[in-house]
Amino acid sequence: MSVHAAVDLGASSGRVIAGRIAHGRLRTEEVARFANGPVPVPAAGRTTLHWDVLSLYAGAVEGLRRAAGTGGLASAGVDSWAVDYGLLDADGALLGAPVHYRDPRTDGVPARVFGHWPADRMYAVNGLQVQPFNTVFQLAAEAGSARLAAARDLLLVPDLLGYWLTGAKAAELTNASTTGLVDVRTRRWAPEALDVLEESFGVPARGLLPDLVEPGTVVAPLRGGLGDAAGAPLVAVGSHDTASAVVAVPAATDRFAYISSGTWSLVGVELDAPVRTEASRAANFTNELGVDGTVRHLRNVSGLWLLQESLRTWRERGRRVDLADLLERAARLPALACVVDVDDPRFLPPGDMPDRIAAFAAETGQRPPGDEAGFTRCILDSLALAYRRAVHQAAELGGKDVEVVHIVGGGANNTLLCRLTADAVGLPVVAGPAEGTAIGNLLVQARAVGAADGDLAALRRIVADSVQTVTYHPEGPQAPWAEAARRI
Ligand code: ADP
Ligand code: LRH
Repeated sequence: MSVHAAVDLGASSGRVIAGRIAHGRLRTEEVARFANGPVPVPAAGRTTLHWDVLSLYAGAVEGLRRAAGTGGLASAGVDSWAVDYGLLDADGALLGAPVHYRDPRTDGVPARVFGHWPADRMYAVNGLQVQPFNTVFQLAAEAGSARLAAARDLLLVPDLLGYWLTGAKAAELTNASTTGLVDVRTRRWAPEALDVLEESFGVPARGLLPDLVEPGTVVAPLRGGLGDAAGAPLVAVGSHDTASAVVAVPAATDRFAYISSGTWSLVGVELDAPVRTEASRAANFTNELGVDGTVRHLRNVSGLWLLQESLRTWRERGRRVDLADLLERAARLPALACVVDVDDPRFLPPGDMPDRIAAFAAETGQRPPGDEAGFTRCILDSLALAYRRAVHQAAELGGKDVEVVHIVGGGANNTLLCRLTADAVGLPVVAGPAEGTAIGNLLVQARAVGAADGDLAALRRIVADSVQTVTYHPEGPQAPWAEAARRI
């Protein structure tokens, strides 16, 4: 039976997952996993956060070889986090390691761009939540740099890996829609965006951007030198990890909200058309493009990053902390003793997370958590609180009757977070699959090469029939959540 291979690059780890479809079921096997994270590099008087894309590429190649070794490779697809890009010179060589979206180079840049392209007009075109790291702001931030002057092509991270794997350059649409440079109505590059970059910032955007391709397009065969993987078609999947994750929501109804819960939490609903109202803009909701012409109307809520970065801080200080043990202790603590606004910009960069949480607590008149379990509880209560608001807003702004919330991504493995989410939102939560992104990636490529068929509902039935999920029913009153929300 032939095998499909999903290269899924998350902000905290990359993996290659092999998948086989038979009798309406998908069987998956993780064939490679490798670490990922920000790499601070000092140069020219400042430290810049980069991604080590070369080691991610090496991990992807190793994983593709292994997947191909388990059977004939029928197809491959690559997805990753959004917005970040590599620049290529005239010879096709990479101009430096891509800059990480948590690098502070974009501080203050959105306001400068709005001086040329007012925020409301920008939203009417690209429909995006304002995040300082949207590609449009990153490009404005590096305007005038030597790197940009030498650049001939801009490739988002999955497209960059696709170029190295096949030699073909393309811009996959779902990920392109996170750049701020795509018109959410026409699903094409937005002339207004390109004009602003070219005329006001001197960034030659038109020359840099490849042609857009819809997810499900076969890009090119994998090049030689990749062992048994060579020659298999590389398919442009929903190369934005969140787009692939939403494909893999095992929903039996269309009245669902989703939370793609990993380093970030993407909380929203699936719609047929963007919502570009003033209310949606004011709530900072985004309209990212999805697979099969859909729109992902969602809010990007900070996610398990707060916990990941707290663990890193404690370990750096020599504390021996274990996630499973911390979660068990946190579950026994009283609920909502201290909450923070997880979207406060202070939590965006790497650094001492517990210290920043304690400062936020003190500023809002709350007693800061006393130990690691207390901080863990505070983070999970705060995430559930943020999910509560975002699910309710998504339903209201999108005009959707939501009756169930699906959690996919690594957060689906966090029992305490799932239970708190059900309590906070007041709706049943269905958790799983934890590897939703890779599964969505696999299904879209399999369909493109004829190994699966049907619409998104049909693909979701395959997921539902193939994975174990856990359902959490809401318990307890809503009032304590409403009170906690007023504290922040
Ligand atoms: P990303 O794709 O952004 O790298 P993932 O979807 O892989 O993120 O999710 C990673 C997070 O999932 C981890 O930081 C951790 O908090 C959580 N996670 C994964 N497995 C477990 C587990 N068994 N128990 C609790 N949390 C888990
Ligand atoms: C999640 C994600 C999210 C983006 C962020 C930069 O991994 O792709 O959708 O906003 O990374």
